[in-house]
Amino acid sequence: MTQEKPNILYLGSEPTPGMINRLQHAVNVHHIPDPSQNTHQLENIAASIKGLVTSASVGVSNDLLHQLPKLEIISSFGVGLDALDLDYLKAQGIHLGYTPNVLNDCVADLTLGLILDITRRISQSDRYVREGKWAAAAAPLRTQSSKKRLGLYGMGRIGQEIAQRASAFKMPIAYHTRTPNSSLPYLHLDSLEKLAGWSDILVVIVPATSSTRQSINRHILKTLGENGYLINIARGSVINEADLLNALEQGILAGAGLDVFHNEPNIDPRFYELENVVLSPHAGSATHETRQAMGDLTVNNLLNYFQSGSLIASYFES
Ligand code: A2R
Repeated sequence: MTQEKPNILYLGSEPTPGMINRLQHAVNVHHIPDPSQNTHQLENIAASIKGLVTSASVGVSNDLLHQLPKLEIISSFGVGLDALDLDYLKAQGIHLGYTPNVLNDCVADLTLGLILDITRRISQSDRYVREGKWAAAAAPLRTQSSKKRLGLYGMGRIGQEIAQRASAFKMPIAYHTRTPNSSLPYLHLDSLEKLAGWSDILVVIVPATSSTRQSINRHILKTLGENGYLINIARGSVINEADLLNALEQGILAGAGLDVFHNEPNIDPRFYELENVVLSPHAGSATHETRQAMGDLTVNNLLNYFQSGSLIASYFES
């Protein structure tokens, strides 16, 4: 007797090519990029859906979850889970797969890139050369990157990779987390405010949760100070963006390197006017190699679950 293939709902676009193809061998994939725009197609299959594939940016709305009574597993492409109602999933016993670790190196690489860029103004200097200004006047002096005090708000999988790279740049390192990690050789500070006061460069690498939401505000930015730099490689919602824009415009802060924003990709146009920011289009994990690894893990989490009942990278069971 052949077993029927489980029905899977696939949301959003395919972040890496071939994911749907690989899934199709073992499950029936119903690709509905945005179910809110396609209620009729969803109605026909909702009651039979056992698995769902989504991404950190697409997430799953509670409205949709309530329409899927047989859902057993969500496999999400990415490490941030802020577009999912984790309490609801846990209460319902729905398994959750995600893609930790495989993106650590690329996110950490880009973080160092943003640090080097905003302190040495690499992007701005590129514009200076292209605009033909060099022959008229030498470019202004910039700020040294190495040996700056690097504060990490978050010291998890990615934070530790950033710290290792920063050590090679001779940066003293401190961090703030709720629980100190005694296995690490870095200074732990028990408040974000103390970390901001200690740091020349403050890197945000915490998850977006109710406890981190808007935690980087005017007070923290003032504490970081007029010679301080902010790097956000985590999520836009961790920062009070109005406070950040004001701080950058008023010189309360020296500069910022930003990979994430409120309202991506339609970011606040006030950013475009500022020379003391480097803007990156949420590209922390956006390399061929890492996106392939994330796609593979997303597919394998789901397939493993239906083949053996366990996930490779499970959020609730880790
Ligand atoms: O607080 P702890 O001991 O749980 O440390 C975690 C820290 N963290 C916080 N630190 C201070 N205040 C909080 N309210 C708070 N909440 C969490 O963030 C831990 O050191 C770090 C998170 O580490 P991981 O779970 O290993 O995450 P990973 O892979 O480093 O990624 C961080 C975030 C993702 O959630 C995406 O939004 C983004 O980076 O790509």
